[in-house]
Amino acid sequence: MSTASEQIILTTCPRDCYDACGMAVVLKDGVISSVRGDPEHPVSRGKLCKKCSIGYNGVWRDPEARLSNPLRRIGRKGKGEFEAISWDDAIQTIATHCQDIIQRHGAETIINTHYTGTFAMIGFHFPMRFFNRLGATEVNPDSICNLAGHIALDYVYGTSLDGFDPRTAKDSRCIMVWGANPSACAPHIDQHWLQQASAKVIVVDPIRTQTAANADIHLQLFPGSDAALVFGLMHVLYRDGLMDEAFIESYTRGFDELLPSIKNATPAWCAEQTGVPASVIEEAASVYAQGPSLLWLGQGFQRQSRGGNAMRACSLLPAVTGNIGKAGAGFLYLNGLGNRHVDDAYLLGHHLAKQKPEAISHMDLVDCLGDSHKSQALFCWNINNAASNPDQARLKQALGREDLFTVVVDVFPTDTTDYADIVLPAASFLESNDLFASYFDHSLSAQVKVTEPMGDSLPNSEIFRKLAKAMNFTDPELYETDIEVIDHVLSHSGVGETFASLSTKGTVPFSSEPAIQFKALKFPTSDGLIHLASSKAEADGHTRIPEAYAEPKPAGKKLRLLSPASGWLLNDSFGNDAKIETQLGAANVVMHPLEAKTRGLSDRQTVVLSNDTGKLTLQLKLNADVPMGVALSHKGRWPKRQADHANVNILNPGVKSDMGDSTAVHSVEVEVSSAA
Ligand SMILES: Nc1nc2c(c(=O)[nH]1)N[C@H]1C(S)=C(S)[C@@H](COP(=O)(O)OP(=O)(O)OC[C@H]3O[C@@H](n4cnc5c(=O)[nH]c(N)nc54)[C@H](O)[C@@H]3O)O[C@H]1N2
Ligand SMILES: Nc1nc2c(c(=O)[nH]1)N[C@H]1C(S)=C(S)[C@@H](COP(=O)(O)OP(=O)(O)OC[C@H]3O[C@@H](n4cnc5c(=O)[nH]c(N)nc54)[C@H](O)[C@@H]3O)O[C@H]1N2
Ligand code: SF4
Ligand SMILES: [Mo]
Repeated sequence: MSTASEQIILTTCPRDCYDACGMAVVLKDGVISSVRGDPEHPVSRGKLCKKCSIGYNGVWRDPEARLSNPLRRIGRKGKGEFEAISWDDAIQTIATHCQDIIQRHGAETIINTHYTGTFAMIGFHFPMRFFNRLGATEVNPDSICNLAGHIALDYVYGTSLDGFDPRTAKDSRCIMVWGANPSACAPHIDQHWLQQASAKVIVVDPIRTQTAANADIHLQLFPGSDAALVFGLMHVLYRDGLMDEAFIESYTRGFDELLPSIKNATPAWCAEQTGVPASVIEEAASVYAQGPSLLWLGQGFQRQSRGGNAMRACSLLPAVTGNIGKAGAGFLYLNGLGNRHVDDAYLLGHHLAKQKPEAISHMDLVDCLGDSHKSQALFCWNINNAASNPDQARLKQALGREDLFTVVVDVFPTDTTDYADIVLPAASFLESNDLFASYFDHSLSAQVKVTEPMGDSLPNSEIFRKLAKAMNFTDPELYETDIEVIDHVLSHSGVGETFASLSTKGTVPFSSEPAIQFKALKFPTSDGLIHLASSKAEADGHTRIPEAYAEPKPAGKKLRLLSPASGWLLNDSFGNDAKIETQLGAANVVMHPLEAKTRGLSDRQTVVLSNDTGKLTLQLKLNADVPMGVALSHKGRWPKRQADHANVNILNPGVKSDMGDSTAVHSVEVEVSSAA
């Protein structure tokens, strides 16, 4: 496989992506010549996705595009004007500010925002040991993404992190993909798993995505009407005797409470609520009921005002049809570390927190940063808030506060680093050892250091070890080395690999045979049953049972703005790669041709999207894959690379969903008009 001067190293893509691709990095004379897919890897099969094959051979390895030195601000906040400084100077400056703030205002005024810039185990978790010890206020990371869904599934099943093993699809007769778009978000799984499955595929999405177009049945519902659709499906299942009464009797609680709503949700009512024709509702119900059926619960549909209710409702389908605990059946939101026997409390160092201030939501970050009593310092790492958070204009204003001491750790000079007092350069995944646990497959992978960190950059873990030292913290957990953490995780996982052996394989399955989800039919709820009705939810102020709810349609000429993932970007990563930008073309909004016609708008013209929160200029594209009443504009553009210095989040007021104060970004409404 390798010649004398050529060497191939296997590693893993650590992006927040279902695929967790195995990669082969080709080194010539010790220097990276290309980053490709590992031909032996079951998911990537020799090819990276289009964004990574360009980006990992583009900006990620371009010294001009990367951050390579610690920086100190010399210009106004937001200008991105810095001077290079040494690590010692940067770390000491940060420690001095933190010590001073802790003494004068309390550690809780240090705000810690982070997410999945790298989702590798150490790069994602380890810095939290420092913040736990520090006593900083955490901005709940999942509140920008998927928290409502997690809470909802906890009510019903007692966990949201124990999903099906995709290998069990060989025994499935139906795969239902609900509010996920693998054609963009999981391109290899879409191509190699979903499209090759012998099962019938049902897709539930307001947009006719490529995944929906390839499916056997597409339920093209109006956004936010998922719970009503579920009750319509359950009506047909109940009416036609397709529910699994024995399963309901033995393993669930609260069915009687659901029954009146199920009886009311006739196909005609459901069609009216959701926009899905009654005949298609009937067909989908009978295909799903035949089973065994898998249900992929995406993250898209829970980013609605009542996304938690929608997730709770959807999760009833496997329970009422007995599609649990047997081969080819089950549901998946995300597979957590637990089913690889990895203890995230160990990785995060929860016990280091002497006092843990209550976390806040990303939806409340703007207000927190606008108030100097609540926020004296801000850390951003693994996250580009100025691109991905709501209320972008107000956020930038708050980030501009002179007295908010701001530290940003990133691989690239982003819109967020532009607001930093101190910028710390992070090494990329090619430059450090780590582990990765896919959130789709039941597998474990090695992230292998292929080359030295670029310039003076350092992996997240090393940066926070340095900070701990400068703060004079003595807890040994803060100084555990990467390889010690890796060895700890691998030895506890029982996977039978050392880092050296895993590195030669890249990825290993966690078990030789497909795992059966909830095989023992004991659920981690208070009584071991599935809670169709939940007193816990009720105690938290929600309804006891999920409601057959559909979001009202926007009034007047307003459209519902969906801003899901683009196949060319990974959140806001890759938005700074010029080749990818060329492929993407100008930032655009897609509308149904008839919606454009009623507004006198035409294809390719410049339009303005506006609402009470902001406005944004975009190019209009017409396409009937987007239903009436909806506008589609993908997330992830870098604001500073756009003419308006903004992206779609300038329009997002940061409305919260019904659970966990989590994002309802897909419930934004806008007007669209000609720019002229
Ligand atoms: N309008 C709209 N907005 C959205 C969404 C939407 O659907 N619509 N989706 C939301 C969702 S689901 C999410 S998850 C968020 C994601 O939003 P972000 O977390 O902001 O996005 P990412 O691109 O995943 O990563 C953030 C940063 O991490 C950096 N990074 C990469 N590797 C490393 C590393 O090793 N160390 C450090 N320190 N940094 C690194 C990247 O360069 C990048 O700048 O956006 C949310 N925003
Ligand atoms: N290429 C690429 N891959 C990614 C990402 C990326 O940005 N780019 N982001 C990563 C991250 S952080 C995440 S969280 C995942 C997200 O991956 P997904 O779970 O797929 O989430 P989204 O892309 O937000 O939305 C998926 C679909 O939900 C649909 N949707 C919106 N509203 C509704 C609704 O009310 N009901 C229903 N049924 N569907 C609705 C959208 O039309 C969209 O097609 O993907 C990850 N993978
Ligand atoms: S972003 Fe996803 S699809 Fe692309 S290479 Fe990484 S894991 Fe694979
Ligand atoms: Mo996400």
